[in-house]
Amino acid sequence: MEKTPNRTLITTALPYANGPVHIGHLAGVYIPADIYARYLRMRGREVLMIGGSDEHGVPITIKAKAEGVTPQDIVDRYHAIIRDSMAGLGISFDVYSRTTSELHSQTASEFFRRLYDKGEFVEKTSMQLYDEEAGQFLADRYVTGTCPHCGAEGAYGDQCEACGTSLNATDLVNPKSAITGSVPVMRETKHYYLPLDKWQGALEKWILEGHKEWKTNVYGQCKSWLDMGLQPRAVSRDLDWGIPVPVEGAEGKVLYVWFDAPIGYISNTIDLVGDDYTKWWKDPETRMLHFIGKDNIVFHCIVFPSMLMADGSYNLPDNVPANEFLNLEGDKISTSRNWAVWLHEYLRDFEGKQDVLRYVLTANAPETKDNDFTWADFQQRNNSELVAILGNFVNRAVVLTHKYFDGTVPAANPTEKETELQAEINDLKAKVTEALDNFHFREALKLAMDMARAGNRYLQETEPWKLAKTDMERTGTILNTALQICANLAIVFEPFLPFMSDKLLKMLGGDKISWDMLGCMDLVPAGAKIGEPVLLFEKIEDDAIQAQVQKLLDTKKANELQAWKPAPVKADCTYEDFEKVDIRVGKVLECSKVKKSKKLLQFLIDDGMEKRTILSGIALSYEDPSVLVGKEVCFIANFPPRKMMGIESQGMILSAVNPDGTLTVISPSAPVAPGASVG
Ligand code: B3M
Ligand code: ZN
Repeated sequence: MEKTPNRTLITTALPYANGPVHIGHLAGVYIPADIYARYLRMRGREVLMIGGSDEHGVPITIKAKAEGVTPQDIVDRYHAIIRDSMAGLGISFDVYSRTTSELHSQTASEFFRRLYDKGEFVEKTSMQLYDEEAGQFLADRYVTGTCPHCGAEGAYGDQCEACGTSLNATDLVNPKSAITGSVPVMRETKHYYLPLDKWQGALEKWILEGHKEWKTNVYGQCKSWLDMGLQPRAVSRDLDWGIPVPVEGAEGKVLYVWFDAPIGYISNTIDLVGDDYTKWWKDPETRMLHFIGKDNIVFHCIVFPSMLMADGSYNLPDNVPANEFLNLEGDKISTSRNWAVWLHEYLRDFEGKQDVLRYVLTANAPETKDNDFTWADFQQRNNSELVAILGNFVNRAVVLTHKYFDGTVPAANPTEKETELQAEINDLKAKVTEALDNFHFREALKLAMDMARAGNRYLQETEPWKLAKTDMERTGTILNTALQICANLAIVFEPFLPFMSDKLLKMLGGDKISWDMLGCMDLVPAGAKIGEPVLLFEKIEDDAIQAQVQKLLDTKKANELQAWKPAPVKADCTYEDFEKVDIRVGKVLECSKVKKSKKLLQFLIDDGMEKRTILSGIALSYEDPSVLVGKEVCFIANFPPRKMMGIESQGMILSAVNPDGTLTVISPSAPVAPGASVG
């Protein structure tokens, strides 16, 4: 079915400029959108792919406060990192702008004002938490307190991270302002609400009846929101970071970030094409697609469309192919916990390997369910798919042409074998096209890879390296055919692996390519000279992978340390209780591992009177026990002797327990005479 109208506006979720972009963003939004945009361009369609940074919202102000810089500093930093790293990965935005631009501010203001003038908002007052010391209302994230559900301390006003419950700041027990630490008070404030309930009927008709073809995860989420019944949503906030609400009496209020961000799609289009933007946003012949992750579905399918309907002059999206989430090595990706593979770091650590990441993230895309990225899978897909199948096939075709025909494309005299192969390629072309038209990018990539597999099989079956000894004409036909397949691979992979495709085209001496050319067997003309063989992919060795895995292990450790809290203080102990324990300082004369025991170290201690043997279960913390020899340590001198592993232990060495469970022996801070009492 033809599903590719002539003009398509592709929007991609605007990433928050409070951190760099990671593989979750890429797999969920930017790579699929880029594949689709490149595919449409190859089909000669009119396409705009719109991107930009989302630079408002509370998390940015919190990050700025934590670092002692301005929110503008934060977004300037991350906007540049995001923009450059996306360009580095070949994400082919037609525009990548930002929501702190003057143009955006003006566009969003005007949008709000239009709706306001039409009476599309309702104004409501409500009670909200206010920090009297700071003189400002507190966004939910700015209030912490005890979770009313699980009792955890430090729950945020919008969510308890301990039990995952969504909260209202006013639900918290013992709320505290994150700005000043003071106890907030309730104060009345007025906000502008978009009455989503007004659009309930229209949305039901448009989505539930009109867009049954949407992905089931998207349709299902919309249906459950609609079934619950829509409520008015506040689109203003009491905050000093954002676009001021352009209405008298709204001083100190800004547009809610989710009101201005989607308007960013419009302002970024204007940024690129000026007044021509109406062709992209208002011409009913133009199709609009929103590429987003699943956490953004309600905003793109319910809230933004309600805003567009309230205005009345804009198109609604035709489809919202939202993806599920990508996890990393089994854990949820998290910017705050630094549990991610950051794009700018990947590009630095794996220079020239953009297509490998594009390939792995597409092959593993969370299209229908959450998926997992692992470094082992990354290495395996590179080595046994990109190198062994795609790279190997192209290399054989090009090297053999140089070997037997001096780099000149031989003439072809096709037989039934070649006709069959061409039919197979054409069949794959139809299937890849259909998969792409339906946003099934994983499937499309697999089918493209099947073309390379078909090429490999063809060479394996025809064995031109053997034929070259007896039949140069037939050898020529085979290599000509193999080179045509290479050209087909350059075309079919362009949306997925654009860097590889460029290299391959250059090698073949090719020029412009279009999707129509796919399936043709005369793309590289006989008699033409091809370039020297260049390796398209190279093996990724274990040490490169190990380094990445180690980086994640280090992050895990750092997170554990950060989450660590000292044990609660034990029940009361009197001085009399304490006096019973005879703690002393001793000097370590000898220290060694106890044979056949993993945990025990055997100490020989000078206790000022004689030498005593003490066993201590700290061997796992001291790989080389000799480092303890000569040290002064604290020990309990009046424990009754106890036998372990056949050795009598006369006391106990005191150690501190570290957050990771390792132990460190306690030593005096200056030299002390052996036998000195501790008290
Ligand atoms: N910045 C949320 C996100 O990055 C938000 C998307 C805005 S799209 C208009 O997930
Ligand atoms: Zn909780």
